[in-house]
Amino acid sequence: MRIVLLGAPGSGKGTQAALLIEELGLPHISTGELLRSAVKSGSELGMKAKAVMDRGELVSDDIMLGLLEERLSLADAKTGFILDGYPRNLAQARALDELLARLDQPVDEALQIDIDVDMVVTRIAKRALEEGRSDDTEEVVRNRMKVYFDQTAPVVDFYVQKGVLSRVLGQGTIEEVFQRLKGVLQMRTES
Ligand code: B4P
Repeated sequence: MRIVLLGAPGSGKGTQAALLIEELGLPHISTGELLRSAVKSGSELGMKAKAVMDRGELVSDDIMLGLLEERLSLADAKTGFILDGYPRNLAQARALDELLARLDQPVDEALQIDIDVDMVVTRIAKRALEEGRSDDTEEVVRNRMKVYFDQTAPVVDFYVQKGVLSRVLGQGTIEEVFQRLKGVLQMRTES
């Protein structure tokens, strides 16, 4: 099964992906994590990406597609995956669609986690204290939210038109959100 997880920064995409991979036995492909590993490795790509991420903006579509293609070519992604953090704009959604059509592996389910902006700010402020991510400062989070509403929110309609989008409420405990997501996936596999 090929699943795309959509939602604002702090909506719980990474958190829920970690639970879903255990439940479904699929690999978790997080473009945020791919970028953070590139930054840690000190590569040229990583250094370029860090500057962009620290401003809360989106890394260029070319870099992202290259990273994603490389990751999807690994053997574990052949039977399915949970993609978290990609696509983040319409150009990325179209590029993913073309890439997966070439591989004859279309997206089966796009899961949108809906959340209130105030809740996001509280969650990310908490993570900033716990993990110290350089893009979790209040000013950068505000910019990430703006980028989300300007560029990422239209991706939802792209998947509505493909007939694969489901929306889930991201409020409540991590377990409550997880049960909602599982319910949606169950309905999809039964239909
Ligand atoms: P990401 O790593 O995708 O960052 P994110 O949007 O904050 O999501 P994340 O998955 O980490 O957090 P989650 O909501 O699970 O991207 C970081 C940056 O990388 C982007 O800003 C961009 O610059 C770049 N990037 C990534 N992909 C890109 C792409 N495709 N194109 C271009 N650039 C790209 O969790 C947040 C917090 O909430 C956690 O601390 C968690 O514990 C907590 N939480 C989750 N669910 C909760 C719940 N139900 N209750 C209470 N707390 C909860």
